[in-house]
Amino acid sequence: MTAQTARRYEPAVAEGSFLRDVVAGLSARPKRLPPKYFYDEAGARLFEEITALPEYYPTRCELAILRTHAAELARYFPPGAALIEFGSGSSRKVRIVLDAAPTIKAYVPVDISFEMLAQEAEELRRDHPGLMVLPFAADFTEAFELPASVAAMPRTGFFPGSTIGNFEPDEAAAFLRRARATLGRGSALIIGVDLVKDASILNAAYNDAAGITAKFNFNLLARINRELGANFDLTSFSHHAFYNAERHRIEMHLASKKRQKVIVAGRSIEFRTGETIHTENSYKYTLASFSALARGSGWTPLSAWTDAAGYFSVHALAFEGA
Ligand code: AVJ
Repeated sequence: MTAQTARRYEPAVAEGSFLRDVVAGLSARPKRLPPKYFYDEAGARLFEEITALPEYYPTRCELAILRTHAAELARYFPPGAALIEFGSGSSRKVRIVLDAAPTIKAYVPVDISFEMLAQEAEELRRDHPGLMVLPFAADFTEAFELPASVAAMPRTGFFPGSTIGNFEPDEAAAFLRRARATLGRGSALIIGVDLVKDASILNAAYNDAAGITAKFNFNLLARINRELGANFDLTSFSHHAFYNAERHRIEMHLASKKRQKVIVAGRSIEFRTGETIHTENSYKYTLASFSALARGSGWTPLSAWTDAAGYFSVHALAFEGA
């Protein structure tokens, strides 16, 4: 299951890969769908709502770490540096870094949704007149070339939010290796990583009382209906999110309440009662297990910061130059 913060693609490409991935996932055993498809317009809005929920601690904790350690973080941005953000959503977090390191020369937010990037970029240009803001539409789970205009600049990557947790561990290592290749020798990477903790806190964060996470999960079926002309009856599925302590991950599923058939792009997909669609994994690390993953992907862990409760962490990694 690849992670990705996806948003609205260019139509032609999207339908192709979206349709292909949905049919492949719903025909697989067990059924699964890539979490990158959560983030269409409606999904991106629901995720912003999730970040404000009392139960969903990651965003609050990461913002607190970035604010508290902004001066130390600024050290990882040499004068004239380019800040490359993988999968940028709202700019709340990167603004803390940009304010703490005014010598940053260029900001390159990388995401599949050019529309969302462009909007945030406009506001950032207004607030940081001296900063080159270069939104770059690319699928950061794949290898990509950075814009030529930042090739000669020192580069520091920024990957907040623990989106790294959506990758399977081997894919997380592959992502870190690719990021290293993209950023190049001598670069650094600042990355947010959610930490292993009491299951009751984790379960609450993905089963909030207001039901927003459930809506976020259901939106995936609504999107398949909208964009692929399927006939999912959302009321005959239920939201399931739980902490799998053995695998150190939150799992999200949509369970079929009854035996049913759904038509997706002309194909009949059968569901048994209780059969689930696995829609997301969110892996949780310890400081040691993430440092080991980073080291195994060719990065050198230099610093790690946590919030007061030790719920979340931000790591500074270096790709040491010759
Ligand atoms: C954006 C992937 C980090 O896994 O916590 C929030 C997405 N899923 N609630 C996470 C999410 C359910 C979030 N990430």
